[in-house]
Amino acid sequence: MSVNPEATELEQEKIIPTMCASHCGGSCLLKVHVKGGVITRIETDDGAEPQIRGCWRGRSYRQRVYAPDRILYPLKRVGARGEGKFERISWDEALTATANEIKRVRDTYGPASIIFVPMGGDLGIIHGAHLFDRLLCMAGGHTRTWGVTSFGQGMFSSLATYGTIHCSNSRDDLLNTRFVLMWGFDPGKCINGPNTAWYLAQVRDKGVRIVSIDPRLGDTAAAVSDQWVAIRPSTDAAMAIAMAYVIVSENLQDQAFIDKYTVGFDKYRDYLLGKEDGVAKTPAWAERITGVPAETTASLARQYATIKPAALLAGIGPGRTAVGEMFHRAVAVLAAITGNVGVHGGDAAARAWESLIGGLPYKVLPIVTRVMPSTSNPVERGFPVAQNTLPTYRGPRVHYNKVADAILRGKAGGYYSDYKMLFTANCNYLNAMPNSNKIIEALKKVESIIMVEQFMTTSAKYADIILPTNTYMERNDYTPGASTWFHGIQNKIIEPLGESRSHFDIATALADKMGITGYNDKTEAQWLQQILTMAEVKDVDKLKRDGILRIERDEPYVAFKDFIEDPQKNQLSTASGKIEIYSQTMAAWNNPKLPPVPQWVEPFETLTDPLAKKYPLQLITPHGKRRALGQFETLPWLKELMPEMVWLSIADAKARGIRDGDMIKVFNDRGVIMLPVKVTRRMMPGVVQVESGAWHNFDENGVDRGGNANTLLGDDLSIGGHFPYNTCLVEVQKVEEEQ
Ligand SMILES: Nc1nc2c(c(=O)[nH]1)N[C@H]1C(S)=C(S)[C@@H](COP(=O)(O)OP(=O)(O)OC[C@H]3O[C@@H](n4cnc5c(=O)[nH]c(N)nc54)[C@H](O)[C@@H]3O)O[C@H]1N2
Ligand SMILES: Nc1nc2c(c(=O)[nH]1)N[C@H]1C(S)=C(S)[C@@H](COP(=O)(O)OP(=O)(O)OC[C@H]3O[C@@H](n4cnc5c(=O)[nH]c(N)nc54)[C@H](O)[C@@H]3O)O[C@H]1N2
Ligand code: SF4
Ligand SMILES: [Mo]
Repeated sequence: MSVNPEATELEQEKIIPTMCASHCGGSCLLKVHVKGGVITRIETDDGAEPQIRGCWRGRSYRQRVYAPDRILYPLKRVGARGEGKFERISWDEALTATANEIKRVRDTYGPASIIFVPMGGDLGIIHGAHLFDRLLCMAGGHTRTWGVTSFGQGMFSSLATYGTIHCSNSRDDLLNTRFVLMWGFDPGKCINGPNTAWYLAQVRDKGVRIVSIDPRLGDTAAAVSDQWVAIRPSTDAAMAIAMAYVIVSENLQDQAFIDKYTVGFDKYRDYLLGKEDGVAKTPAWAERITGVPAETTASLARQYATIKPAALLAGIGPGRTAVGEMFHRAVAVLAAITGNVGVHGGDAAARAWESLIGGLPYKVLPIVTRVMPSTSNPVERGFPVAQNTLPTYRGPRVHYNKVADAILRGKAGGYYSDYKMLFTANCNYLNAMPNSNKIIEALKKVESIIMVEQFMTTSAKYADIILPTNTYMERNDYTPGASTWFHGIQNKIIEPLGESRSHFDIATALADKMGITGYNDKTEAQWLQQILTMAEVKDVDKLKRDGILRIERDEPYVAFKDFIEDPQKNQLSTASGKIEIYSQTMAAWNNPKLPPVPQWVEPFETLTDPLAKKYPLQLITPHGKRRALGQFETLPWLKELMPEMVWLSIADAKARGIRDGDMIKVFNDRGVIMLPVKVTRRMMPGVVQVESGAWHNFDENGVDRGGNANTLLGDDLSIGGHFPYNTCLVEVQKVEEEQ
């Protein structure tokens, strides 16, 4: 038999490294096996420690690439919105229709009537939603959204307290700590930078005490913590304030640190001791709010103040609540009054996720100045520059949470414009934003919907035109590591499936179709090279060959170390140049809901709300374990591992005659979901967990059998203008068998 040498070559299996960075807080090395242009299996890092190991999602990516519900061709809707009926069209038709529709809406109603909703998708630098923002700016402008879904409250507090959003030590510095407080922190599930959980496991092995404060016993806490302190959701600020009370009233604070590096301690002490309102913020005062026994709060305060250095890792889950800004302020101040800021083994207790990125002293410049940055937006000209993290913004932007409201109410409802076109990129909008039933109403009302998507998501079913993007396995990009430092590269593994294209190709083609000049003057390869040069990558060949290039350094990074060493020379960017226990900026707002020292502010939809009579349970919606947001939802391997379930405490189940495995309804005035229940001692009584990200599946009675938490959540904002995804009241009820 004659052998065709080319065919043999084709049949040989190659292993190509690439970096998964699925908007999950990770950036992990995958070694992808390819044979004949097809991915056959995926392995991960098995080299020297610290390994950058991928999780079950990354290692299942083959099923994602070849998923039957991937969108491989441009689609045009033929059924009703939401019905999911589409017909395949050519790229030329799709681009022409999109370009014409943008022009029509712009010329008929003005550019502000086009509302653009971008989100993450992957954390690559070249291919992303930002490309479409630039395009729409150059096409005459559009309405942008504002607000930060993940950690707006944390950013708010970091800016107020430290004058920067980059406040975390690198994770390897945890090895220097002597006490860890994980406050709403579950990095075994939500990654928080690769290796965070691995460092915590080493800390545990050294015998260091680890305490978790959380309404649920999460996986990381179950694996590493010595103590679980169950706390009512949305009440953490009260506990942190009471800890400060104990520290101050027992004189355990680090007064020398306070005198040298902070401002406003006296004002905070007055608040704690009740000088103005007559209420001492004692642990007993806090217990009534938090449900945490007073002695537990007092004991933790003493431990945190006296075991040094101590790392308070402030998760962003407690921040994503109605008064989350005050939680983040109160814990950051705890770190400051105990002198745990700027020292090895301590932590500034600012938001613990992504606080690292961009803050490390190595060149991750490209992550800030992304490829093809947005140009100025004609719709925003003449308005002050938007500050996403502050509640003072008054421009034409619409808050992410209010997009549906804005579409439904427009100018008559006080918005800047009427909104006629919704354009989304890298966002499963209906899935991710709260108040699903209201969003569906808006999706039915708006004149046109364009979506840049990979999958037939619940949102995509409402689109008029879908522009199909490929996955990172089908293109080249760059991604940096954060908690473990490295340059990472996304090597193209296979050719794009079907007619799917990269964001870069779609945006460039759409710009051409719209006759926009100067949109893009480089190829993907040229952009990549430019990024690598900006990032000061020394050995590009090695990076491409290995997938990652580690960045060597002498010691762990400690945020604010330079400030501690010389506070005159290295002043902070706060108004006073110091750590602001009393925030001058906040004082100037004169807003009772945003007091200048951390204070307990009454949230909406908690147990003190009259609504609690009807809906007595607090809902939390942590991020899903087998998903990254709504991504990976339909992969059979992952679905098999973890069926969707509501978590309920034993006491609450008993009181309602519910048993483990029963089908239950979770409901309030906004909607109803139906899922099987897991009755567990890992849940605090009075609290229900529905993981976020499950795809909706409404039945004929309007019951969401997919179990999307956003069917239940409202679209009100937190006190600082952010997302209160963990503030909500519900009731649960057993569903009697239907058959
Ligand atoms: N597997 C997976 N990883 C992810 C994601 C994902 O969807 N899946 N999403 C990524 C993204 S975009 C983000 S923003 C991050 C989110 O990361 P996190 O916000 O850290 O993750 P969550 O699990 O939502 O919340 C963390 C913890 O906060 C607790 N919590 C909730 N409410 C409260 C409260 O009121 N008080 C206290 N003390 N604790 C509370 C939860 O029970 C949970 O244990 O994760 C990223 N990583
Ligand atoms: N109830 C509740 N809801 C929440 C939260 C919560 O805690 N509770 N958390 C919120 C948070 S923090 C966030 S960040 C949002 C996220 O909300 P979303 O941005 O909606 O999250 P994803 O599911 O990642 O959506 C990304 C979408 O982009 C598509 N996509 C298009 N192109 C690409 C690509 O190139 N790569 C990738 N990976 N995807 C692409 C994916 O198919 C996917 O449908 O959800 C928020 N929603
Ligand atoms: S999904 Fe996230 S944690 Fe998992 S391999 Fe990808 S980047 Fe890493
Ligand atoms: Mo997020």
